[in-house]
Amino acid sequence: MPIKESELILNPDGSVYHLNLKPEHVSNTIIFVGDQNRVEKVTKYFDRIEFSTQKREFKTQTGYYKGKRITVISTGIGPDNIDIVLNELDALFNIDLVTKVPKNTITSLNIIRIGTSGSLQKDIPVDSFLLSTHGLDLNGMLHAYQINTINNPDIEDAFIKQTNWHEHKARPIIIKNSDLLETQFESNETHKGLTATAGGFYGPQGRVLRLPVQDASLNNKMDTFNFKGSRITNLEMETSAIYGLAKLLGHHALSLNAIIANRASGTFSKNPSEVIDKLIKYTLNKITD
Ligand code: R1P
Repeated sequence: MPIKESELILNPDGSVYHLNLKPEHVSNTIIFVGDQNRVEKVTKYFDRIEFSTQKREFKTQTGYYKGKRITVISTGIGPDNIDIVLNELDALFNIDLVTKVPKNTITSLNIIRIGTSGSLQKDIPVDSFLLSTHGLDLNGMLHAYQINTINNPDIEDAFIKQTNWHEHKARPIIIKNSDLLETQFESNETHKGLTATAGGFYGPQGRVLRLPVQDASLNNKMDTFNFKGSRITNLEMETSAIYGLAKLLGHHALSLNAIIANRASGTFSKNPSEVIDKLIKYTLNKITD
């Protein structure tokens, strides 16, 4: 059965609705960044760029780095945007956009996020790299899907107990990264740990400006969570959504974080662009190693 035009929306030129992309524009190795201005901070290292487009916060460039074809896409901020980016990218590869029928053979993508993030642990300082072993979903977007094949109820139950998680908030979901990509991208330069993904920047991450939060001690309870040696190392806004949707759709995903803030010590990087640039070069070299 073809997918209806109201469900998989295409622009008049045949490109997917939000990303403005056609299948030939995208490599199966894809770097996600949050900020659209970060796309060119990656592609300035490319040998050449063959394609560029932008719609809203979704800027895409495809080109070659040391002969390897790579696409860089900005996702903007938050899990809701990840829902759009993952579904539309997957459609480019795994749905025939003319007949609107899903293909029988799935093309699996390699997706690497180069993000920024705040550390929750004193010993993971600003200006370091953090590889997310898992995404800890605190915002609930993934509950729109059937997640029972990808979640980890034993760790989730331990987290719910430790934090006395409020029953009115979405049940936390914990999703593992791609083992394959973890092996490719880890080194003695990367800290590792569980990355908590919030659906907002202020209250959902425990920042109090003028509004009191539902649980003022949540970050402290997260800092001390330990499940068989695994700690929650950092907070940001995309990783769990990427890990969840990539796994459900059959893709490999890894989130690499430039730590620009340390919430435990209250410090912020003196030069965030420098650590982001270092992580960009690190990632590009690991892709082509
Ligand atoms: C918040 O300032 C944004 O920065 C972090 C968060 O996940 C959120 O998207 O990542 P990026 O710098 O990759 O966007």
